[in-house]
Amino acid sequence: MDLANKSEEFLNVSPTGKVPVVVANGDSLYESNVVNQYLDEVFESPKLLPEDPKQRAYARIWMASADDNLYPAVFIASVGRERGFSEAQIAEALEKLKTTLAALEERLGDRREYLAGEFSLADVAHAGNFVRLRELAEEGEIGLADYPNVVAWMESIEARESFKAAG
Ligand SMILES: N[C@@H](CCC(=O)N[C@@H](CS)C(=O)NCC(=O)O)C(=O)O
Repeated sequence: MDLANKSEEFLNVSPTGKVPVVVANGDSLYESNVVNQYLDEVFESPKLLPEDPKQRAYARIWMASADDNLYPAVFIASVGRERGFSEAQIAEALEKLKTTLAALEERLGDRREYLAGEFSLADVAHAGNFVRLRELAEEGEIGLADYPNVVAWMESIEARESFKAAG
């Protein structure tokens, strides 16, 4: 999908003009966390939301955090300049990114391997940002060494076949 050159076919099915969008029997579904929950509900396995209601609530809390915190911070820190964001906004995004990584670091402490029980949509919601996050670290914009739990969690997700297949 060339997002700089959106086809009419794509614009006809994506009401926001954004990806992802899934067309299910003619109806467009969008917002990645919503699409992921829909897919989790219609497919038998693997189930990617915890059974336990409280763990499920935590999975959703972290899915919301990926939308509200990690995604915008990584996006503006990575491509903010070419998308017309000011230097102040980019600096603010980098600060937000550090706060977000610190919150993830704390959550993943105490030998917690994933954000909410087993591997879940909470982890999936974050993983789409990993490539850009790695690039920001390589460019010296952030120091991932300050967040060892986050790095271990990223490595474990990056090693999954599903992550590699999406790359
Ligand atoms: N909150 C939305 C964000 C979707 C989004 O911003 N997608 C970006 C790519 S990561 C996009 O399609 N951008 C194209 C554009 O804004 O023109 C979601 O999670 O689905």
